[in-house]
Amino acid sequence: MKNEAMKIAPAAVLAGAAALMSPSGSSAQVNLFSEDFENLTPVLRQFVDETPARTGNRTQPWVGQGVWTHFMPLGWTRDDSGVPGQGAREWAGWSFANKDFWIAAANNQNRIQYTRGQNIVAIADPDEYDDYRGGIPGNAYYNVYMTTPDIYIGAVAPASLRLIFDSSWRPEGFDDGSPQDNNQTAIIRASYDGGQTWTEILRWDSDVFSDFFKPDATNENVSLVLNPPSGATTVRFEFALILARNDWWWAIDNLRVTGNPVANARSISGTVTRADASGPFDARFVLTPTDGSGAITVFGKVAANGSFTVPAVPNKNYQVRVKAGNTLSRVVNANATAGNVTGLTIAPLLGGDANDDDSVDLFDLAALIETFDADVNTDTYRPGPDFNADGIVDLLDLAILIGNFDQSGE
Ligand SMILES: [Ca+2]
Ligand SMILES: [Ca+2]
Ligand SMILES: [Ca+2]
Ligand SMILES: [Ca+2]
Repeated sequence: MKNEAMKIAPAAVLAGAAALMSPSGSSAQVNLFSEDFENLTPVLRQFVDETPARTGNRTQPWVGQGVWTHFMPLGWTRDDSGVPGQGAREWAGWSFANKDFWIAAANNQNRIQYTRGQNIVAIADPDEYDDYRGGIPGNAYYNVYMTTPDIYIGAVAPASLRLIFDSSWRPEGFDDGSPQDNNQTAIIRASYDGGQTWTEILRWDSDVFSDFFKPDATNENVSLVLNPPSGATTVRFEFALILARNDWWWAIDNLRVTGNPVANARSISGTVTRADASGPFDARFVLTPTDGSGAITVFGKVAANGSFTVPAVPNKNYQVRVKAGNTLSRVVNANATAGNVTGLTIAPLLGGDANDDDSVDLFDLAALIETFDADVNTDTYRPGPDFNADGIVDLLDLAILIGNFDQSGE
């Protein structure tokens, strides 16, 4: 929180989100990828620096509750090495937090306008970070990044591809440090086919004289047209908030990549559960065509009732390998040559694979011992060895590991 008088003056509205063009393609739009951050619920931890004493009791209702985490959805990465100083740990880098807790901790300041964000949202908030223990020192910048996994786009019409998300952005610049050169900037970059090259697809900054200036947009649905290179089969996105000091925030939720499947594209759906844990979870589906062509990896969500859908892949016959982050894999056949595959039933995924290498062995035991007795509120906690996803690594998890010891995925 900081003095409202420091806010930037309103300015002319510039084009922020790219205009939505009429989608092309042969069939209805599907979600190739989605992320609402809700599967992080079991790993949310209690506040550490945003205590009621510090926040004027505004965070009192969250005493004892899980409200934030720096753990990521399956396949995501985050980089907080550009977070300087010793500000509030909750906001050191992209954080995944209960939206209402965030609003209260930061004393609102228009964060409450973000009604499109629901429950857990992704937050980069240099303002609230800076407001603790001296926060961002001197002329340092707050630079934070997070990256999605590679998203399969090989069976949709390229011109139909969109990145869509619900955004909350508040700019501020040129008021901190000496010289006052902070220019809080949001950037999204796309990288195709796992390459080292990145294409910028969104830039918002806090400089009222810049072509990229983005005024307050605290509750916006953003839809960006992608322009993949010809033949691209995967895309990943990086979300960066950089060059900030005591500035405002950028938050996102309900991220989707959408596209229109090409003729002959297929969907594959069914049910899969975990043997040792309940609730929805993130899973990786690796589809290996029986014709010897390259495998396809799809990061998907499995609902609490076990249902999943791989939305758009070529019409081939596949071996489908399904795996959660800390389970062994299962393999089933899915022949999608003639049509969509539905009702695929996959036996429960066995726990015990703490390090996600598809076998249960001494490495997993070592990982479990390293964090034994830790719960989500302990810095040493890791979700990997928490096989039953109950927020603590203990004898129940050890029993699961022993029960599946020396086994490998299918
Ligand atoms: Ca959410
Ligand atoms: Ca500032
Ligand atoms: Ca393992
Ligand atoms: Ca556990």
